[in-house]
Amino acid sequence: MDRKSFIKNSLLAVGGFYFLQSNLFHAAQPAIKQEKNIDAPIIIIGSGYGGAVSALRLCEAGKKVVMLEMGMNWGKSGIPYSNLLKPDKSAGWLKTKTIAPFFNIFSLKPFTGVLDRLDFEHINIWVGRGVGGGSLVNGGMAVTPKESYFKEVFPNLDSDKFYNIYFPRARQELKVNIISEEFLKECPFYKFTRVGEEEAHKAGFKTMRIPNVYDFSYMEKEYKNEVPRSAFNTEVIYGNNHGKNSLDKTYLQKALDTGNLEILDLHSVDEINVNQDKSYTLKVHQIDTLGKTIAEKTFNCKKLIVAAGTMGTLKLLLKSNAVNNLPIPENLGKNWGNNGNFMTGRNWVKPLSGGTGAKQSTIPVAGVDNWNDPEHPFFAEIAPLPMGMDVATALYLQINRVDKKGSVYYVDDNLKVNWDASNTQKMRENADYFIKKMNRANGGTRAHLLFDNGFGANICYHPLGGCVLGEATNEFGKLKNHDHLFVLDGSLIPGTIGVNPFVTIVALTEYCIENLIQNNEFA
Ligand code: FAE
Repeated sequence: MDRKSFIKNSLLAVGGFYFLQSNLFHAAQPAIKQEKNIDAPIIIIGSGYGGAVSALRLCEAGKKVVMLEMGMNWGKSGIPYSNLLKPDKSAGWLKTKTIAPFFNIFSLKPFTGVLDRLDFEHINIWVGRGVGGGSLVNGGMAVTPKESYFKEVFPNLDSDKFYNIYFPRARQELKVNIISEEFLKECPFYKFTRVGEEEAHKAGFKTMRIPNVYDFSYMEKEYKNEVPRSAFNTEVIYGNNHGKNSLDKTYLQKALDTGNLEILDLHSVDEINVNQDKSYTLKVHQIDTLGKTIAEKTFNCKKLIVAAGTMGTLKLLLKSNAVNNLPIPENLGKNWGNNGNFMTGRNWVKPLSGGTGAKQSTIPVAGVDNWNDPEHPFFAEIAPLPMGMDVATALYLQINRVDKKGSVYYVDDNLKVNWDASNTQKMRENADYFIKKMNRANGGTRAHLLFDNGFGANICYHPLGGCVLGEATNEFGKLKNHDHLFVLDGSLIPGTIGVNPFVTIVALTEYCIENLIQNNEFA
């Protein structure tokens, strides 16, 4: 047999085997549907804060919008969320075990659940999956950044406009409210907050009240058992069945009410292509709730908003550049950070006087504000640890400056993060200072029971940056090298904003989309 006929015969043999195999395979599996050339004038990828705000303002302006979201439409599905003490399949994105920051002792059935964790070498990043994005799983803390820091982070933005127009607009649309001091004083579910504040004051720190999107009038009714419990039933990072004004109840509901928005859930965008006429074609796969592909689709649009959250947006743009040569600016992926997230805690907190409380609300309402200390500037959320029993432990999510930024890149079919212990060194020093000062004044030890060495340096809830406003985009979020592609989400913020970020993401998107619409970018 000569070489040519060997290759031919081998290919036939392999082909025959493949044919037989794939026929058997197809007999057992439902066929994957192919749908090509679905046209939509404007597509938004992602239904978190950036996507939801963009959708509402475009729909109000009379534009038809299609939104593609890889997670489920929880409201429509009728599937309830589960709580921290009894997690079920809805708690994790296609995982076999729970993925909370600690105590992952629960097995899960793989399902397109609401919380996902992206694991990198030195950092684990949590994100929300579903119609509403991060708003479904987050603690609802609605914090406006300090104006001086906002100016430092965004020197080119008109901060007066932000503090007079866009931040108030964001807070109003998100239904931000504040717990009543009377209720806080008497409610046993907030002992952890009262102890946290008392101890902080004794150690010489200032504290601040933190607004939230959880409806505190609902919470007061929960307390009296007049309505089903959610915050008082350990519901939060696996979703809240009641009480929380997540985006599906605010921005997205308003956008749907215009009749101009169509949301396609369980639709994951894989790649973006730009066409010669400057329109976009998206490769998308639709999955079932087990994560199996049930349809492969191609969408075409004239205008594209990428709002897949910092990590989702960076992955889509960097991957599309690697596989399709999608033009991207040189600095895409740069100026990225963890918003200074650093988790820490203390064990043996008031063990003789009931500790931090057996029953705890999942909704944080207070923080330690040490931002103006020139040596150790930080903000620390006094976080709940609702374990169903008193564990005499205080938990803090510290937010620090990000002195050394990281970057995100795409290599060998994978997203990678350039980030190691050197990026969190100063945050560790701040945590050490804070915990030592608290323990000296109040007793207690560093929380070795929660984290290695008492420090959770690798825990990140707030990935930000990589597609920074005015650097990788123009002044209103249009990606450089593009005429009709806009990025509107947390990736616009250069790695740090000094407080929990969603109010800023909403305000920035309100600002960008208002200007983009006024400039006829969606005409
Ligand atoms: P995000 O809300 O993440 O939405 C992006 C959406 O895009 C998601 O629904 C994704 O499923 C979807 N998506 C991604 N890739 C694709 C794709 N290829 N195809 C289709 N869809 C895709 O983005 N922030 C606060 O301000 N206060 C808090 O109390 C707070 N607590 C938090 C607690 C936890 C556990 C976590 C994880 C986060 C918390 N955050 C908090 C952060 C906040 O939720 C986050 O900054 C925002 O959700 C980010 O908003 P984006 O619009 O950037």
